[in-house]
Amino acid sequence: DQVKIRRALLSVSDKTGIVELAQALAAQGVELVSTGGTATALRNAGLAVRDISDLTGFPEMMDGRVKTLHPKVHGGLLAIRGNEDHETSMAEHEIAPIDLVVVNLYPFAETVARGANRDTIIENIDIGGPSMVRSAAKNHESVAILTDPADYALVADGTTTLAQRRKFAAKAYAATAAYDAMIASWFGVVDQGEQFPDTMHLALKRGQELRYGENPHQKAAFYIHGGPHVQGIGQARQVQGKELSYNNYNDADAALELVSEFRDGPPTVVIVKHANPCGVASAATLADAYAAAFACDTVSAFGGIIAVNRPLDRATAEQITSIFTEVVVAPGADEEALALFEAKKNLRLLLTEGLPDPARGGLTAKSFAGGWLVQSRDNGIVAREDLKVVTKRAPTEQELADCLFAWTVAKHVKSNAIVYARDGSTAGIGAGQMNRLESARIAAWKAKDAADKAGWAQPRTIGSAVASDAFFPFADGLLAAVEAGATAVIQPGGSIRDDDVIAAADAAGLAMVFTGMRHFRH
Ligand code: 93A
Repeated sequence: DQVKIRRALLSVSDKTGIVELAQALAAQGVELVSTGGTATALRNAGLAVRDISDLTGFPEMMDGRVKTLHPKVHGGLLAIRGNEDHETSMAEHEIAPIDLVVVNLYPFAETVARGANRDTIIENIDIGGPSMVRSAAKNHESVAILTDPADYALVADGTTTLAQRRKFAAKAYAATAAYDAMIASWFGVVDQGEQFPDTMHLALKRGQELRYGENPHQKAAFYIHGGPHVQGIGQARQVQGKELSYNNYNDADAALELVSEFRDGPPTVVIVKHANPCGVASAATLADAYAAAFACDTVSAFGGIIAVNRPLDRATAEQITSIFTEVVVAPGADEEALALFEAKKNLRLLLTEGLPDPARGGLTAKSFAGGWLVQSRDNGIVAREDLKVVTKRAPTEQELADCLFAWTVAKHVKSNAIVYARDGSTAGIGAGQMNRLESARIAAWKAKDAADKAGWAQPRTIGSAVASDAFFPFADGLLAAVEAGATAVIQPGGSIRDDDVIAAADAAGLAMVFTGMRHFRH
Protein backbone atom coordinates (compact mmCIF):
# COMPACT_ATOMS: atom_id res chain seq x y z
CA ASP A 1 0.00 0.00 0.00
CA GLN A 2 3.02 2.26 -0.25
CA VAL A 3 2.84 4.73 -3.12
CA LYS A 4 5.89 6.32 -4.62
CA ILE A 5 5.06 9.89 -5.55
CA ARG A 6 5.95 10.63 -9.19
CA ARG A 7 3.95 13.77 -9.84
CA ALA A 8 2.79 16.34 -7.29
CA LEU A 9 0.44 19.28 -7.77
CA LEU A 10 1.17 22.16 -5.42
CA SER A 11 -1.32 25.03 -5.16
CA VAL A 12 -1.29 26.95 -1.90
CA SER A 13 -2.40 30.38 -0.70
CA ASP A 14 -0.49 30.05 2.56
CA LYS A 15 3.02 29.36 1.32
CA THR A 16 4.38 28.32 4.74
CA GLY A 17 6.80 25.41 4.37
CA ILE A 18 6.01 24.87 0.68
CA VAL A 19 9.55 25.54 -0.58
CA GLU A 20 11.06 23.06 1.88
CA LEU A 21 8.51 20.42 0.92
CA ALA A 22 9.08 21.01 -2.81
CA GLN A 23 12.85 20.76 -2.33
CA ALA A 24 12.47 17.45 -0.51
CA LEU A 25 10.13 16.09 -3.21
CA ALA A 26 12.39 17.30 -6.04
CA ALA A 27 15.30 15.53 -4.37
CA GLN A 28 13.23 12.31 -4.63
CA GLY A 29 12.75 12.91 -8.35
CA VAL A 30 9.11 14.04 -8.08
CA GLU A 31 7.77 16.18 -10.94
CA LEU A 32 6.34 19.42 -9.53
CA VAL A 33 3.30 21.06 -11.11
CA SER A 34 2.01 24.37 -9.76
CA THR A 35 -0.44 27.23 -10.18
CA GLY A 36 0.76 30.82 -10.76
CA GLY A 37 1.73 32.18 -7.37
CA THR A 38 2.97 28.89 -6.02
CA ALA A 39 5.05 28.24 -9.17
CA THR A 40 6.66 31.67 -8.81
CA ALA A 41 7.52 31.03 -5.15
CA LEU A 42 9.12 27.70 -6.05
CA ARG A 43 11.03 29.10 -9.02
CA ASN A 44 12.33 31.93 -6.86
CA ALA A 45 13.79 29.22 -4.64
CA GLY A 46 15.56 27.73 -7.66
CA LEU A 47 13.24 24.77 -8.22
CA ALA A 48 12.16 23.38 -11.60
CA VAL A 49 8.36 23.62 -11.84
CA ARG A 50 5.87 22.80 -14.57
CA ASP A 51 3.05 25.32 -14.96
CA ILE A 52 -0.50 24.04 -14.56
CA SER A 53 -1.31 25.64 -17.94
CA ASP A 54 1.28 23.39 -19.53
CA LEU A 55 -0.39 20.33 -18.00
CA THR A 56 -3.95 21.34 -18.94
CA GLY A 57 -3.18 22.97 -22.26
CA PHE A 58 -5.31 25.89 -21.14
CA PRO A 59 -4.12 29.21 -19.76
CA GLU A 60 -5.08 30.18 -16.21
CA MET A 61 -7.98 32.48 -17.01
CA MET A 62 -10.75 34.72 -15.68
CA ASP A 63 -8.58 36.29 -13.03
CA GLY A 64 -7.54 32.84 -11.86
CA ARG A 65 -11.10 31.61 -11.34
CA VAL A 66 -10.27 28.78 -13.75
CA LYS A 67 -6.82 27.34 -13.15
CA THR A 68 -7.04 23.71 -12.16
CA LEU A 69 -10.66 22.98 -13.08
CA HIS A 70 -9.82 20.65 -15.94
CA PRO A 71 -10.18 16.92 -16.78
CA LYS A 72 -6.42 16.59 -17.05
CA VAL A 73 -6.22 17.56 -13.39
CA HIS A 74 -9.31 15.80 -12.08
CA GLY A 75 -8.82 12.78 -14.33
CA GLY A 76 -5.28 12.49 -13.05
CA LEU A 77 -6.60 12.60 -9.50
CA LEU A 78 -9.73 10.46 -9.79
CA ALA A 79 -8.69 7.67 -12.14
CA ILE A 80 -8.62 4.32 -10.35
CA ARG A 81 -5.14 2.93 -10.80
CA GLY A 82 -5.17 -0.54 -12.36
CA ASN A 83 -8.78 -0.17 -13.61
CA GLU A 84 -8.65 -1.08 -17.29
CA ASP A 85 -11.42 1.25 -18.33
CA HIS A 86 -9.97 4.20 -16.41
CA GLU A 87 -6.48 3.49 -17.72
CA THR A 88 -7.83 3.44 -21.29
CA SER A 89 -9.47 6.83 -20.78
CA MET A 90 -6.24 8.21 -19.39
CA ALA A 91 -4.28 6.98 -22.38
CA GLU A 92 -6.90 8.19 -24.87
CA HIS A 93 -6.99 11.72 -23.42
CA GLU A 94 -3.33 11.94 -22.44
CA ILE A 95 -4.11 12.25 -18.77
CA ALA A 96 -1.12 11.73 -16.48
CA PRO A 97 -1.64 10.41 -12.95
CA ILE A 98 -1.08 12.83 -10.06
CA ASP A 99 -0.04 11.10 -6.82
CA LEU A 100 0.09 14.01 -4.41
CA VAL A 101 -1.89 17.25 -4.07
CA VAL A 102 -0.83 19.98 -1.69
CA VAL A 103 -3.53 22.61 -1.32
CA ASN A 104 -4.64 25.24 1.10
CA LEU A 105 -7.51 27.47 0.24
CA TYR A 106 -8.12 31.14 -0.49
CA PRO A 107 -8.25 32.91 2.90
CA PHE A 108 -12.02 33.47 3.03
CA ALA A 109 -12.34 33.97 6.81
CA GLU A 110 -9.36 36.30 6.98
CA THR A 111 -10.76 38.36 4.09
CA VAL A 112 -14.08 38.75 5.91
CA ALA A 113 -12.27 39.54 9.17
CA ARG A 114 -10.23 42.35 7.67
CA GLY A 115 -13.45 44.03 6.54
CA ALA A 116 -12.91 43.60 2.80
CA ASN A 117 -15.71 44.62 0.42
CA ARG A 118 -18.24 42.17 -0.97
CA ASP A 119 -16.52 41.64 -4.32
CA THR A 120 -13.22 40.82 -2.65
CA ILE A 121 -14.94 38.42 -0.25
CA ILE A 122 -16.66 36.62 -3.14
CA GLU A 123 -13.40 36.42 -5.06
CA ASN A 124 -11.91 34.68 -2.05
CA ILE A 125 -14.31 31.78 -2.29
CA ASP A 126 -12.00 29.03 -3.51
CA ILE A 127 -13.54 26.64 -6.04
CA GLY A 128 -10.67 24.87 -7.71
CA GLY A 129 -8.86 24.19 -4.43
CA PRO A 130 -11.71 22.35 -2.65
CA SER A 131 -12.46 20.46 -5.88
CA MET A 132 -8.92 19.09 -5.98
CA VAL A 133 -9.00 18.38 -2.26
CA ARG A 134 -12.19 16.34 -2.65
CA SER A 135 -11.06 14.50 -5.79
CA ALA A 136 -7.73 13.53 -4.27
CA ALA A 137 -9.33 12.52 -0.96
CA LYS A 138 -11.93 10.35 -2.71
CA ASN A 139 -9.12 8.52 -4.48
CA HIS A 140 -7.01 8.12 -1.35
CA GLU A 141 -6.36 4.47 -2.34
CA SER A 142 -3.69 5.94 -4.61
CA VAL A 143 -3.54 9.69 -4.06
CA ALA A 144 -2.36 11.67 -1.06
CA ILE A 145 -3.90 15.05 -0.17
CA LEU A 146 -2.12 17.47 2.13
CA THR A 147 -4.08 20.41 3.49
CA ASP A 148 -2.04 21.15 6.59
CA PRO A 149 1.60 22.37 6.52
CA ALA A 150 2.11 20.44 9.76
CA ASP A 151 1.85 17.22 7.71
CA TYR A 152 4.36 18.18 5.00
CA ALA A 153 7.27 16.45 6.70
CA LEU A 154 5.39 13.13 6.56
CA VAL A 155 5.79 12.88 2.77
CA ALA A 156 9.27 14.39 2.47
CA ASP A 157 10.69 10.97 1.61
CA GLY A 158 8.58 10.87 -1.56
CA THR A 159 6.32 8.03 -0.44
CA THR A 160 2.99 7.61 1.36
CA THR A 161 1.25 4.70 3.03
CA LEU A 162 -2.45 3.86 2.82
CA ALA A 163 -2.89 4.56 6.52
CA GLN A 164 -1.43 8.03 6.00
CA ARG A 165 -3.56 8.69 2.94
CA ARG A 166 -6.72 7.75 4.84
CA LYS A 167 -5.81 10.16 7.62
CA PHE A 168 -5.05 12.91 5.12
CA ALA A 169 -8.39 12.27 3.39
CA ALA A 170 -10.35 12.62 6.63
CA LYS A 171 -8.54 15.84 7.41
CA ALA A 172 -9.12 17.09 3.88
CA TYR A 173 -12.90 16.60 4.00
CA ALA A 174 -12.97 18.24 7.41
CA ALA A 175 -11.13 21.20 5.91
CA THR A 176 -13.54 21.64 2.99
CA ALA A 177 -16.57 21.09 5.24
CA ALA A 178 -15.37 23.79 7.62
CA TYR A 179 -14.58 26.05 4.70
CA ASP A 180 -18.06 25.74 3.20
CA ALA A 181 -19.65 26.12 6.64
CA MET A 182 -17.89 29.45 7.00
CA ILE A 183 -19.11 30.60 3.60
CA ALA A 184 -22.66 29.40 4.29
CA SER A 185 -22.81 31.28 7.57
CA TRP A 186 -21.41 34.40 5.93
CA PHE A 187 -24.20 34.34 3.35
CA GLY A 188 -26.86 33.49 5.88
CA VAL A 189 -25.86 35.39 8.96
CA VAL A 190 -23.71 38.26 7.75
CA ASP A 191 -25.03 38.82 4.28
CA GLN A 192 -28.73 38.24 4.81
CA GLY A 193 -29.05 39.03 8.48
CA GLU A 194 -30.59 35.61 9.08
CA GLN A 195 -29.86 34.63 12.63
CA PHE A 196 -31.56 31.29 12.53
CA PRO A 197 -31.17 29.72 9.09
CA ASP A 198 -32.95 26.47 8.07
CA THR A 199 -29.85 24.45 8.78
CA MET A 200 -26.89 25.43 10.88
CA HIS A 201 -23.33 24.97 9.82
CA LEU A 202 -20.67 25.30 12.40
CA ALA A 203 -17.05 25.78 11.51
CA LEU A 204 -15.35 24.66 14.67
CA LYS A 205 -11.68 23.87 14.94
CA ARG A 206 -10.33 21.60 17.62
CA GLY A 207 -8.21 23.77 19.85
CA GLN A 208 -7.22 21.23 22.42
CA GLU A 209 -8.02 17.74 23.53
CA LEU A 210 -8.79 17.95 27.23
CA ARG A 211 -7.65 15.42 29.79
CA TYR A 212 -11.27 14.75 30.68
CA GLY A 213 -14.68 16.37 30.72
CA GLU A 214 -16.78 17.68 33.57
CA ASN A 215 -15.90 14.41 35.34
CA PRO A 216 -12.87 12.16 34.92
CA HIS A 217 -14.83 9.38 33.21
CA GLN A 218 -15.93 11.75 30.45
CA LYS A 219 -13.81 12.57 27.42
CA ALA A 220 -13.61 16.14 26.19
CA ALA A 221 -12.07 18.52 23.70
CA PHE A 222 -12.20 22.23 23.16
CA TYR A 223 -13.43 23.60 19.84
CA ILE A 224 -12.87 27.13 18.66
CA HIS A 225 -15.00 29.09 16.22
CA GLY A 226 -13.24 29.18 12.87
CA GLY A 227 -15.24 32.17 11.77
CA PRO A 228 -14.34 35.81 12.20
CA HIS A 229 -15.73 38.30 14.74
CA VAL A 230 -15.42 35.94 17.67
CA GLN A 231 -13.73 37.12 20.81
CA GLY A 232 -13.63 35.45 24.19
CA ILE A 233 -11.90 32.92 26.37
CA GLY A 234 -11.08 30.81 23.29
CA GLN A 235 -8.88 33.59 22.00
CA ALA A 236 -7.00 34.16 25.28
CA ARG A 237 -3.29 33.32 25.44
CA GLN A 238 -2.14 31.06 28.26
CA VAL A 239 1.23 32.33 29.47
CA GLN A 240 1.84 29.83 32.25
CA GLY A 241 0.43 27.05 34.39
CA LYS A 242 -1.04 23.61 33.98
CA GLU A 243 -3.21 22.74 31.02
CA LEU A 244 -6.72 24.15 31.25
CA SER A 245 -9.39 21.59 32.09
CA TYR A 246 -12.95 21.42 30.82
CA ASN A 247 -14.23 23.04 34.02
CA ASN A 248 -11.47 25.67 33.90
CA TYR A 249 -12.65 26.76 30.46
CA ASN A 250 -16.24 26.91 31.57
CA ASP A 251 -15.42 28.93 34.69
CA ALA A 252 -12.91 31.20 32.98
CA ASP A 253 -15.52 32.00 30.35
CA ALA A 254 -18.08 32.88 33.03
CA ALA A 255 -15.52 35.11 34.80
CA LEU A 256 -14.39 36.90 31.65
CA GLU A 257 -17.95 37.48 30.44
CA LEU A 258 -18.90 39.05 33.76
CA VAL A 259 -15.82 41.24 34.15
CA SER A 260 -16.30 42.45 30.58
CA GLU A 261 -19.53 44.13 31.73
CA PHE A 262 -17.18 46.49 33.57
CA ARG A 263 -15.00 47.11 30.51
CA ASP A 264 -15.46 50.86 30.75
CA GLY A 265 -15.89 50.91 34.53
CA PRO A 266 -13.53 51.25 37.50
CA PRO A 267 -11.00 48.51 38.38
CA THR A 268 -13.10 45.37 38.92
CA VAL A 269 -12.40 41.83 40.08
CA VAL A 270 -14.61 38.78 39.61
CA ILE A 271 -14.06 35.51 41.48
CA VAL A 272 -15.93 32.52 40.07
CA LYS A 273 -16.57 29.04 41.41
CA HIS A 274 -18.52 26.43 39.47
CA ALA A 275 -19.51 29.01 36.86
CA ASN A 276 -21.11 31.31 39.47
CA PRO A 277 -19.48 34.45 40.86
CA CYS A 278 -18.76 34.17 44.59
CA GLY A 279 -17.35 37.69 44.91
CA VAL A 280 -17.37 40.74 42.63
CA ALA A 281 -16.12 44.22 43.45
CA SER A 282 -15.21 47.53 41.85
CA ALA A 283 -12.82 49.91 43.64
CA ALA A 284 -10.27 52.66 43.12
CA THR A 285 -7.49 50.13 42.57
CA LEU A 286 -7.44 46.57 41.36
CA ALA A 287 -5.88 45.43 44.63
CA ASP A 288 -8.72 47.02 46.62
CA ALA A 289 -11.26 45.46 44.30
CA TYR A 290 -9.69 42.03 44.82
CA ALA A 291 -9.75 42.44 48.60
CA ALA A 292 -13.43 43.40 48.53
CA ALA A 293 -14.39 40.58 46.14
CA PHE A 294 -12.50 38.08 48.26
CA ALA A 295 -14.12 39.33 51.48
CA CYS A 296 -17.57 38.48 50.11
CA ASP A 297 -16.89 34.75 50.41
CA THR A 298 -13.43 33.79 51.59
CA VAL A 299 -14.33 30.10 51.74
CA SER A 300 -15.55 29.72 48.15
CA ALA A 301 -12.70 31.85 46.76
CA PHE A 302 -10.31 28.98 47.52
CA GLY A 303 -9.44 27.37 44.19
CA GLY A 304 -11.33 30.12 42.40
CA ILE A 305 -11.17 31.48 38.89
CA ILE A 306 -10.41 35.18 38.78
CA ALA A 307 -10.99 37.70 36.02
CA VAL A 308 -9.96 41.35 36.17
CA ASN A 309 -10.60 44.31 33.88
CA ARG A 310 -7.19 45.98 34.23
CA PRO A 311 -3.65 44.76 33.70
CA LEU A 312 -2.46 42.94 36.82
CA ASP A 313 -0.07 44.83 39.06
CA ARG A 314 2.18 43.71 41.87
CA ALA A 315 -0.22 44.48 44.74
CA THR A 316 -3.04 42.49 43.15
CA ALA A 317 -0.78 39.61 42.15
CA GLU A 318 0.52 39.40 45.73
CA GLN A 319 -3.00 38.95 47.07
CA ILE A 320 -4.06 36.49 44.37
CA THR A 321 -1.01 34.30 44.84
CA SER A 322 -1.38 34.25 48.61
CA ILE A 323 -4.17 31.67 48.34
CA PHE A 324 -4.72 28.72 46.01
CA THR A 325 -6.18 30.00 42.76
CA GLU A 326 -6.88 27.87 39.69
CA VAL A 327 -7.03 30.39 36.85
CA VAL A 328 -6.46 34.12 36.41
CA VAL A 329 -7.76 35.94 33.32
CA ALA A 330 -6.54 39.47 32.69
CA PRO A 331 -6.17 41.91 29.82
CA GLY A 332 -2.46 42.12 30.71
CA ALA A 333 0.10 41.97 33.50
CA ASP A 334 3.14 44.07 34.37
CA GLU A 335 6.63 42.64 34.90
CA GLU A 336 6.35 42.46 38.68
CA ALA A 337 3.02 40.69 38.55
CA LEU A 338 4.35 38.21 36.00
CA ALA A 339 7.34 37.46 38.23
CA LEU A 340 5.05 36.73 41.17
CA PHE A 341 2.88 34.41 39.11
CA GLU A 342 5.92 32.61 37.76
CA ALA A 343 6.68 31.40 41.26
CA LYS A 344 3.27 29.64 41.24
CA LYS A 345 4.03 27.15 38.50
CA ASN A 346 0.59 25.50 38.45
CA LEU A 347 -1.45 28.68 38.34
CA ARG A 348 -2.93 29.13 34.89
CA LEU A 349 -2.57 32.70 33.69
CA LEU A 350 -4.55 33.74 30.62
CA LEU A 351 -3.99 37.07 28.94
CA THR A 352 -6.62 38.51 26.62
CA GLU A 353 -6.20 41.27 24.09
CA GLY A 354 -8.61 43.71 25.70
CA LEU A 355 -12.05 42.60 26.85
CA PRO A 356 -14.96 41.40 24.73
CA ASP A 357 -17.83 43.82 24.10
CA PRO A 358 -20.71 42.86 26.42
CA ALA A 359 -23.18 44.34 23.92
CA ARG A 360 -22.00 42.20 21.02
CA GLY A 361 -24.39 39.83 19.26
CA GLY A 362 -23.83 36.19 18.45
CA LEU A 363 -25.48 32.95 19.46
CA THR A 364 -25.25 30.65 22.45
CA ALA A 365 -26.18 27.00 22.37
CA LYS A 366 -26.96 24.18 24.72
CA SER A 367 -27.15 20.56 23.70
CA PHE A 368 -29.94 18.26 24.73
CA ALA A 369 -30.59 14.67 23.73
CA GLY A 370 -31.38 14.88 20.04
CA GLY A 371 -30.54 18.48 19.27
CA TRP A 372 -29.38 21.90 20.25
CA LEU A 373 -31.19 24.86 21.73
CA VAL A 374 -29.86 28.00 20.13
CA GLN A 375 -30.54 31.58 21.12
CA SER A 376 -29.04 35.02 20.68
CA ARG A 377 -26.57 35.99 23.40
CA ASP A 378 -27.97 37.71 26.47
CA ASN A 379 -26.45 41.07 25.57
CA GLY A 380 -29.17 43.12 27.21
CA ILE A 381 -27.83 46.04 29.21
CA VAL A 382 -29.99 48.10 31.52
CA ALA A 383 -29.04 51.77 31.89
CA ARG A 384 -30.13 54.25 34.55
CA GLU A 385 -32.64 55.87 32.23
CA ASP A 386 -34.35 52.49 31.68
CA LEU A 387 -35.21 52.14 35.37
CA LYS A 388 -38.73 52.81 36.61
CA VAL A 389 -39.14 53.76 40.25
CA VAL A 390 -42.23 51.92 41.54
CA THR A 391 -42.13 52.74 45.26
CA LYS A 392 -43.02 55.89 47.18
CA ARG A 393 -39.36 56.39 48.00
CA ALA A 394 -36.90 56.82 45.12
CA PRO A 395 -33.44 55.32 45.56
CA THR A 396 -30.56 57.56 46.62
CA GLU A 397 -27.59 57.99 44.29
CA GLN A 398 -25.65 55.36 46.24
CA GLU A 399 -28.57 52.93 46.24
CA LEU A 400 -29.01 53.39 42.53
CA ALA A 401 -25.35 52.68 41.87
CA ASP A 402 -25.50 49.58 44.07
CA CYS A 403 -28.71 48.45 42.37
CA LEU A 404 -27.08 48.59 38.95
CA PHE A 405 -23.97 46.85 40.22
CA ALA A 406 -26.00 44.06 41.83
CA TRP A 407 -28.12 43.78 38.69
CA THR A 408 -25.05 43.36 36.45
CA VAL A 409 -23.70 40.62 38.69
CA ALA A 410 -27.12 38.89 38.93
CA LYS A 411 -27.19 38.63 35.13
CA HIS A 412 -24.22 36.24 35.43
CA VAL A 413 -25.50 34.18 38.35
CA LYS A 414 -27.41 30.95 37.65
CA SER A 415 -31.13 31.30 38.31
CA ASN A 416 -32.77 31.80 40.67
CA ALA A 417 -30.30 34.59 41.33
CA ILE A 418 -30.34 37.00 44.25
CA VAL A 419 -27.43 39.39 44.73
CA TYR A 420 -26.91 41.83 47.59
CA ALA A 421 -24.39 44.62 46.97
CA ARG A 422 -23.12 47.64 48.84
CA ASP A 423 -20.55 50.28 47.92
CA GLY A 424 -19.61 48.58 44.68
CA SER A 425 -19.07 45.10 45.97
CA THR A 426 -21.21 42.03 46.44
CA ALA A 427 -22.33 41.34 50.00
CA GLY A 428 -24.06 38.02 49.41
CA ILE A 429 -24.86 35.89 46.35
CA GLY A 430 -27.59 33.25 46.18
CA ALA A 431 -27.45 31.07 43.07
CA GLY A 432 -29.20 28.21 41.37
CA GLN A 433 -32.06 27.55 43.77
CA MET A 434 -35.39 26.23 42.66
CA ASN A 435 -37.24 29.13 44.27
CA ARG A 436 -36.39 32.79 44.69
CA LEU A 437 -37.08 32.92 48.41
CA GLU A 438 -34.37 30.32 49.05
CA SER A 439 -31.84 32.20 46.95
CA ALA A 440 -32.61 35.36 48.95
CA ARG A 441 -32.18 33.48 52.22
CA ILE A 442 -28.97 31.77 51.15
CA ALA A 443 -27.45 35.05 49.97
CA ALA A 444 -28.27 36.68 53.32
CA TRP A 445 -27.00 33.71 55.28
CA LYS A 446 -23.73 33.77 53.33
CA ALA A 447 -23.33 37.49 54.05
CA LYS A 448 -23.85 36.84 57.74
CA ASP A 449 -21.34 34.00 57.66
CA ALA A 450 -18.77 36.24 55.97
CA ALA A 451 -19.32 38.89 58.69
CA ASP A 452 -18.92 36.31 61.46
CA LYS A 453 -15.73 34.98 59.93
CA ALA A 454 -14.26 38.46 59.46
CA GLY A 455 -15.42 39.68 62.88
CA TRP A 456 -17.48 42.54 61.42
CA ALA A 457 -20.15 44.07 63.67
CA GLN A 458 -22.86 43.31 61.11
CA PRO A 459 -23.32 41.68 57.70
CA ARG A 460 -22.87 43.88 54.66
CA THR A 461 -26.45 43.23 53.58
CA ILE A 462 -27.45 45.94 56.10
CA GLY A 463 -28.03 49.01 53.95
CA SER A 464 -27.48 47.07 50.73
CA ALA A 465 -29.23 46.96 47.38
CA VAL A 466 -30.62 43.63 46.25
CA ALA A 467 -31.05 42.42 42.69
CA SER A 468 -33.32 39.63 41.53
CA ASP A 469 -32.77 38.21 38.03
CA ALA A 470 -36.52 37.74 37.53
CA PHE A 471 -39.61 39.21 39.17
CA PHE A 472 -40.63 38.28 42.71
CA PRO A 473 -43.74 36.13 42.21
CA PHE A 474 -44.72 36.74 45.84
CA ALA A 475 -43.74 39.25 48.50
CA ASP A 476 -41.90 36.58 50.52
CA GLY A 477 -38.59 36.86 48.64
CA LEU A 478 -38.64 40.61 49.03
CA LEU A 479 -39.45 40.30 52.73
CA ALA A 480 -36.42 38.02 53.16
CA ALA A 481 -34.33 40.83 51.66
CA VAL A 482 -35.93 43.33 54.05
CA GLU A 483 -35.05 41.04 56.92
CA ALA A 484 -31.45 40.93 55.67
CA GLY A 485 -31.32 44.72 55.83
CA ALA A 486 -31.59 45.69 52.16
CA THR A 487 -32.90 49.20 51.57
CA ALA A 488 -33.20 49.14 47.78
CA VAL A 489 -34.40 46.58 45.25
CA ILE A 490 -33.85 46.14 41.53
CA GLN A 491 -35.89 43.57 39.62
CA PRO A 492 -37.61 43.20 36.25
CA GLY A 493 -41.21 43.56 37.52
CA GLY A 494 -44.04 42.07 35.50
CA SER A 495 -45.60 39.66 38.00
CA ILE A 496 -49.38 39.60 38.34
CA ARG A 497 -48.70 40.23 42.03
CA ASP A 498 -46.44 43.24 41.44
CA ASP A 499 -48.89 45.34 43.47
CA ASP A 500 -48.44 43.10 46.53
CA VAL A 501 -44.66 43.23 46.17
CA ILE A 502 -44.66 47.02 45.77
CA ALA A 503 -46.94 47.38 48.80
CA ALA A 504 -44.58 45.23 50.87
CA ALA A 505 -41.63 47.37 49.73
CA ASP A 506 -43.46 50.59 50.62
CA ALA A 507 -44.44 49.22 54.01
CA ALA A 508 -40.76 48.51 54.72
CA GLY A 509 -39.64 51.93 53.43
CA LEU A 510 -37.70 50.37 50.55
CA ALA A 511 -36.89 52.03 47.26
CA MET A 512 -37.58 49.71 44.32
CA VAL A 513 -36.86 50.02 40.61
CA PHE A 514 -38.09 47.86 37.72
CA THR A 515 -35.80 47.10 34.81
CA GLY A 516 -38.36 45.64 32.44
CA MET A 517 -35.73 43.05 31.47
CA ARG A 518 -35.16 39.56 32.81
CA HIS A 519 -31.82 37.76 33.02
CA PHE A 520 -32.53 34.06 33.47
CA ARG A 521 -29.37 31.98 33.18
CA HIS A 522 -29.50 28.24 33.59
O1 93A B 1 -10.14 30.56 -8.30
S1 93A B 1 -10.09 29.16 -8.03
O2 93A B 1 -11.24 28.66 -7.37
N1 93A B 1 -9.95 28.34 -9.39
C1 93A B 1 -9.09 27.34 -9.59
O3 93A B 1 -9.17 26.68 -10.64
C2 93A B 1 -8.08 27.08 -8.58
N2 93A B 1 -7.10 26.17 -8.55
C3 93A B 1 -6.42 26.35 -7.41
N3 93A B 1 -8.81 28.85 -7.12
C4 93A B 1 -7.97 27.84 -7.42
N4 93A B 1 -6.93 27.39 -6.71
C5 93A B 1 -6.43 27.97 -5.45
O4 93A B 1 -5.42 28.88 -5.80
C6 93A B 1 -5.80 27.05 -4.49
O5 93A B 1 -6.72 26.44 -3.61
C7 93A B 1 -4.82 27.93 -3.75
O6 93A B 1 -5.42 28.47 -2.57
C8 93A B 1 -4.52 29.06 -4.70
C9 93A B 1 -3.12 29.03 -5.15
O7 93A B 1 -2.90 29.97 -6.17
P1 93A B 1 -1.44 30.49 -6.53
O8 93A B 1 -0.58 29.30 -6.71
O9 93A B 1 -1.62 31.28 -7.79
O10 93A B 1 -0.98 31.36 -5.39
